[in-house]
Amino acid sequence: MSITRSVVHMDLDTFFVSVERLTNSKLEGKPVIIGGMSDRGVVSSCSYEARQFGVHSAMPMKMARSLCSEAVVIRGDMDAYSRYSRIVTEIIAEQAPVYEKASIDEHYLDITGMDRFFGCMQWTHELRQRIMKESGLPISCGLSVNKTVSKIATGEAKPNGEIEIPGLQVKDFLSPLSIRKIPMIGNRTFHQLRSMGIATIGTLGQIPIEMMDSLLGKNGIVIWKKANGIDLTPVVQYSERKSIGSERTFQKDTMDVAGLHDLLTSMVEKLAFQLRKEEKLTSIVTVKIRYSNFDTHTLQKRVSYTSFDHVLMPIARELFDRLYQRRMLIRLVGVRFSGLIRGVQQLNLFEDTSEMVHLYLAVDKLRRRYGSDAVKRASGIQLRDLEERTDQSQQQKAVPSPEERQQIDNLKNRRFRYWYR
Ligand code: TTP
Ligand code: MG
Ligand code: MG
Repeated sequence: MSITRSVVHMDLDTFFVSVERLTNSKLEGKPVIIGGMSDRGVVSSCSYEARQFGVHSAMPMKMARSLCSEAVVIRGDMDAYSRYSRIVTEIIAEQAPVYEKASIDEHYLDITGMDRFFGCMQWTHELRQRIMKESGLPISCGLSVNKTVSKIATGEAKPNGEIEIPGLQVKDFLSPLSIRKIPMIGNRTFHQLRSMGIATIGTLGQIPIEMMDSLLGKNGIVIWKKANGIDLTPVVQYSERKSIGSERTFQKDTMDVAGLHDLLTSMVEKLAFQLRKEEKLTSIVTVKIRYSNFDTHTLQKRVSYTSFDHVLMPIARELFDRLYQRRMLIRLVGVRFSGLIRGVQQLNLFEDTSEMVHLYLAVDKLRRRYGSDAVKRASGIQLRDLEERTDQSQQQKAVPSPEERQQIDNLKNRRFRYWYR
């Protein structure tokens, strides 16, 4: 017999907007939209007042402005959002036995067994009050038997609410809700199911599992289970230490600073690409050097959540320059990103440079197709002389189509000059 779990999901209400409201009370009660200022930018976050006009996240700014011309439009401030995100995580870390930071503004907590001491809902309520009091930010939460149901419950509790769905009530709770409320169901799946006449979670849960399998494969089965309130995925304890990194030991120790900078650039570029591919953001950069006498030094810096090379490169370089103080031969350099959370680059696209956004998209597409070495920053070229050996499997020639080549060539910004191998 498996024991019934108690899982809490917490998600801040209109997170970016709420942070802005902390410093500008005039935004209270008004339609507020946070996003890139250019027409080609998209909405990151919008207040409930703006949502009444049909504005929603990821909507093009141009459309949002035309739907709600009275909205106060604010260019985002990722530093502030990252700071508040951490404040909330710290409060949760202090109270919860096991918690997972799922994105910049949401956490899952496994509080199974807590009801031996307090009621789980009472505990959750008190934690929620504490977060609101100490951070000043509104947050909503759901308490139920697994992550899926708790997350859906949070959605129903919003704004500024809390809901408990005990095990026996899960089916009745889910049944009347739209299939869109299942976190895994995106636009395509929604329309696919909708065209078959499936509108509610209750209906979805009743169709034969074999049919979901043939319709959507493995995902279909997971979705079907979610519709039936089944989700065994554990709350995985968040650790700032969990990281991705890369190190290079030289065949011949070196003092070639320019070459080392280039190597660092290339390492950061590859790792940042990996972050974007896995839809992650980092918040801690660590650089390591080892001198020829094996003395090893590391230096790290907290940064705002990001997965952009152009943000991470100068930081890695600054750390390297601060570390490399002795005119001594180096035998190893390494870069590591930690403090990882789930999130997409779109989160910090407040800059006006839509060219840059398109550049990232174009370049990442090429890399996904031809390997991460296919396209590189111009400044990363010389590093080939430094590298111990080039991985043969990555040598495959990237042949961008004429349109792709055109697309990248069009992006003339010298800072972001790329090079095809
Ligand atoms: P969400 O929790 O999805 O949205 P929200 O907090 O703004 O609103 P809600 O009350 O419905 O939870 O996302 C958290 C933050 O992440 C959000 O404030 C801004 C950012 N974000 C984006 O930048 N782009 C997006 O497409 C989404 C969904 C969120
Ligand atoms: Mg939120
Ligand atoms: Mg969220």
